[in-house]
Amino acid sequence: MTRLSVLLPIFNEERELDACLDRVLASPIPHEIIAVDDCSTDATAEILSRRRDGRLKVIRHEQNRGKGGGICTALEYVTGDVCIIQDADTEYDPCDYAKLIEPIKQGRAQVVYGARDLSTQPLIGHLGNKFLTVMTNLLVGTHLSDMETCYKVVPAALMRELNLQSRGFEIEPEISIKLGKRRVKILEVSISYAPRHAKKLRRFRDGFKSLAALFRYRFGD
Ligand SMILES: Nc1nc2c(ncn2[C@@H]2O[C@H](COP(=O)(O)OP(=O)(O)O)[C@@H](O)[C@H]2O)c(=O)[nH]1
Ligand SMILES: [Mg+2]
Repeated sequence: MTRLSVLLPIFNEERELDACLDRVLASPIPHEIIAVDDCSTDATAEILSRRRDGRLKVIRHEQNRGKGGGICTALEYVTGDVCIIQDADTEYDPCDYAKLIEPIKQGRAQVVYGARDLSTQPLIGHLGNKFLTVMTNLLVGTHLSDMETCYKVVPAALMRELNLQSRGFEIEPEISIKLGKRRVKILEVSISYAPRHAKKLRRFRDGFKSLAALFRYRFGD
């Protein structure tokens, strides 16, 4: 049986964290959640401390280390077979977990990405995501339509082998380039996506960092 480990990087998510946790915990797929509170300054820690569920593990960073740093910490505590990254808001829908892990269970793919319909995003974000996805495909020969999705379902052992280094949002390009370089078969399935407006990602700064990361991990190690 496949057991899912949900990696939940969190920074100042008091508005949507409860709703996100409710939705993940309601998933019928057997899972654990590894929540990493990245030194939040709002009520995030309190919201997490109120939760009593054996499937939820909470870790707190004493200093902010970025989304990538949160994912790397979460990975140290994983006990499941397969990991998925879950943003701590309600943009992505845990109801999609079943169709994301099915191809791995059936041996049809090593890794599955949840592809969003990006046309619902503001134009600049849409174009930025498309550009970074096309660059990834050119650099490592993948055929992705949404490289930046957080719904990346990766066997835990493989995720650890990637030896992830990124601190911030460049974690997504790093994972994608490293999988592409290894010729891992990535299958995409379409997922639902409800973009929100208050994002921590800063489009231009983080976009350039992501572009630099694509080249760094393609030509470095
Ligand atoms: N650990 C950690 N997570 C962060 C940080 N900034 C954002 N995140 C998390 O990364 C995820 C994505 O952030 P979000 O603002 O939704 O960006 P989006 O990818 O544009 O939707 C959310 O779960 C955030 O809480 C950070 O500094 N540290
Ligand atoms: Mg988000």
